[in-house]
Amino acid sequence: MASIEKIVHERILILDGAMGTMIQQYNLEEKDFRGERFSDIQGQLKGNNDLLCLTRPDVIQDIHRKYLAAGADIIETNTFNSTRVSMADYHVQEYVREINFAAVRLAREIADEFTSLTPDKPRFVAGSVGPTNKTCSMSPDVNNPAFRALTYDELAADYCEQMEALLQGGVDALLIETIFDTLNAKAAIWAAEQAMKATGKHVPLMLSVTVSDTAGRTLSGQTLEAFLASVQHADIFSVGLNCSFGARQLKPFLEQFACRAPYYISAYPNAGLPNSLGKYDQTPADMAHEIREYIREGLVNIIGGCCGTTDAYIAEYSALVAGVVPHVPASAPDNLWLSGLELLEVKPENNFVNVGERCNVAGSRKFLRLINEKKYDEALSIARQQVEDGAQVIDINMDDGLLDARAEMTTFLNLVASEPEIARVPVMIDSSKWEVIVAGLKCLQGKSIVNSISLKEGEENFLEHARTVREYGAAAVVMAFDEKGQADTYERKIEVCERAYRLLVDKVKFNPHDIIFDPNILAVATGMDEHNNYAVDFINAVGWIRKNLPGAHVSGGVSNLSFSFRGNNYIREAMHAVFLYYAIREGMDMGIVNPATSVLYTDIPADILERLEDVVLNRRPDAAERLIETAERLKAEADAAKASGTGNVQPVNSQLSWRENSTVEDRLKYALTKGIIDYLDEDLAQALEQYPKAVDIIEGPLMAGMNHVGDLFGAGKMFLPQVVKTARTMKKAVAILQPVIESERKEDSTSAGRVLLATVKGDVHDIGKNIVSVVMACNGYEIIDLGVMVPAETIVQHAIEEKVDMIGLSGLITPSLDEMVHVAIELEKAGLDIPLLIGGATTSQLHTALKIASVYHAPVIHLKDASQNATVAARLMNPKQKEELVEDLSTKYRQLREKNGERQVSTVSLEEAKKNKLNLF
Ligand code: THG
Repeated sequence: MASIEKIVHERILILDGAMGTMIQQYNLEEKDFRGERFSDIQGQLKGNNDLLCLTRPDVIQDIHRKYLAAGADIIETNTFNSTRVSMADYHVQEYVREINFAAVRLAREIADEFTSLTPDKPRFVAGSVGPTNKTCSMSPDVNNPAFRALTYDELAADYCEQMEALLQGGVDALLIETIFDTLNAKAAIWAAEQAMKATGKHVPLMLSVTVSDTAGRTLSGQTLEAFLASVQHADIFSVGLNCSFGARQLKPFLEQFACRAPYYISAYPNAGLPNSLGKYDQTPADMAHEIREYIREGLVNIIGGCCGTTDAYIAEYSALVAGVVPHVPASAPDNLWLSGLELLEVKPENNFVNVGERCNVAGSRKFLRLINEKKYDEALSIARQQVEDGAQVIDINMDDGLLDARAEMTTFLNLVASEPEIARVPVMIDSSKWEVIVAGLKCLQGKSIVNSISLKEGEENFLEHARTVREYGAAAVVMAFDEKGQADTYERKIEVCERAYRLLVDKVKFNPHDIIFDPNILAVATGMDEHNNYAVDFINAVGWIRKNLPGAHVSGGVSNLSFSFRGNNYIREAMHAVFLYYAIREGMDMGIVNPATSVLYTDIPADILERLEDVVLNRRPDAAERLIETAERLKAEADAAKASGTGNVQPVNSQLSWRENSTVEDRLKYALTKGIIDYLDEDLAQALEQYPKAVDIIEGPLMAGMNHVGDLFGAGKMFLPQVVKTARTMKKAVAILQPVIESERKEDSTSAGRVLLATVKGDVHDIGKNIVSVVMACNGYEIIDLGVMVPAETIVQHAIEEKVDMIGLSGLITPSLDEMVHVAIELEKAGLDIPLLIGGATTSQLHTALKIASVYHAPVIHLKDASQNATVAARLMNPKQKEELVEDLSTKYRQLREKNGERQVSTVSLEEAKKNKLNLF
């Protein structure tokens, strides 16, 4: 039988549509999901679609059959959530292996049945591997950005278990899909490779990303180009996009993949955009019309459907793909690709990449002190400053005898991941301890650089390290060390580099572009004659490497060169400028430097330049002495100038210009938008003098800042990690004001009312709810906060016991809409009469009117953002105003119901949908 790999050259392959949408049509009940077999499992099983592989295999096979009958070449196993970590939500994690195994059998049987009917159109089974319910790159705890709910190792182990079962079951491909966090995806890729090795079954690996914002980034903030760099190490069959938006909105992002990715391209969009009720209502013909463009423009090799699609949609595709020439993959990049949240392509014409050296406990006393004292915020500022100063990569080193380097590396990298301005750039993990490097690799979603590997401990150790670097998908600095020690002459440098290159390229199949040689920059002008030629030897070695070891790059720790001139920064920086001038000419294309350096080669006065060049180029035996003389003269002059007060005043830091000539409101707004916490104390103190009450600051300038962030996000001008950072800043601001608010409240201590708040079951998001909680507390309400993932029964029970005056429900994701309806039904059943407030992303006035208010007789009010809560609550607490509010609402809701009557609610605009979906507050 022809393989997927062969057929993909010949025609566009059709993938099936959504499993969830199809399952919904069967109106299954809890008992269907549970069967006899799981009667003892606690909690609800309804919604655990994958479990149907065991309890309703007939339904799953029926769906597979429908998709194959509709023309699908590839069907996906019903295993999107079949990992231990996801199944644990339903207490059925022990059945993971069995579910995956059964899922393959169900799909395999029907696929083979169809193949035997039409052997010229063989049908394939792709093992579906979802992103799981947790993210490795982001913290679910706003107060602790270094926290991770799941580690790389745990996730990789879970994926191994799933993929081994899928492979043993007999899938034809593995499809890692709905990728929203590249670190999760890298763990899955790693696991796929391990599982293929363990089972001896090699199948094509397909990747499919979902973009989360209009700027086309993943949820964890990476651009699609950055993603491609992150997964470049893997043996990939196809990449593509699924879910996210409808076909039209997905197209520009698909184009990015199609023109850059050296793989086949897949796409399986949703059936348009969700409407305000979270439903998809594009017709099969509408969707086909948009998909036709993909096909006509040669963008795709594999086409299918995601949320909202059924066999009716897939049935449209056969006619579209008939006789069409499939997409031809782009050629593999001929440059070094690195990434953080963004791609860094090291191209010959870019000349030179600055790697910031300052986040190094061995290279900066200040950084060491900050890490020792666990002042991570300030330590992060050092990283941020370097990026602002132009560092394109940051080197991070925690090697210090008194530190737990591995733990510090993990903490710091996790913190960096939540700072979008820093995480934008790739990281160079710098350690002489291998375990620290491996720990670092497990924290980074981007394509990083390992600093370093070498032949110091022999070939075997070198090869093993190199293989690990490759497996994790990083580039590597290769130091010119071997069993004999550090290469310090030209001959030794090229000998060691050549040997390392051959081993890496021939034995490990390392991509030559991922090799970054460091032929050792050693200190010159030390007073020892044997050191005098160090710079010359380095520069000559650079030229040799670039000519003889194709693809490889050259870097080095530039500040090492000038250790003898410690204390005289001008001479040091000038010496670096001279050195780089010559080394870059020979092809050095990267260097670990202090990015704040301001001395330019062309600005060095001729007399000093001559002496510096004498040293760097080893032009005369007394070069060092003469430079020391010059250095001492400069130092004396500088000291004298300082003493007489004519020395240069420190230039004003341009980064702080936002603080000049601005109102306190502007500064707070700026700080919130940019996520800067450093000046909150100062600015809030000033605001407290200007505003009568602390709570007015929250409702005024702080809320204004948050709304501004919401607007920027809606417009695609900010991406999620940045937004999360602003939320963190908001929390911090509120925490600063809290004591003042408490003391103000004591003066007027009667409670304005009792409010129960909860994020509904199935949802863990609480940034918005927490802000509401603070705003309401500030307004004198007593808050009973039940936290996140709160089941309806708990809400009802507490509402009764605590005698609350109103209930606020929050949710960020689409399934929360249904859960809110469920809560309203339970409140009604319990005979309660407590007003219900609805808020959070995906919620809308329309959904509230049509679906929630209609099942609960008490007032149900949708709130657009946290700033509205206090006003609405006040109206609810006043009997007369409440009556008016109820009347307003019922008119408005009636109009909405009439307008949207029986027919489906029309699709909202892209802007609206994104704003709804992603309005975090
Ligand atoms: N090659 C590779 N990696 C490296 C080096 C290298 N990593 C570490 C180091 N060498 C490069 N980094 C630095 C960082 C700082 C300094 C030198 C090299 C430095 N620091 C000041 C000093 O020691 O005088 C400290 C001043 C302060 O405390 O602020 O010079 O070669 N692959």
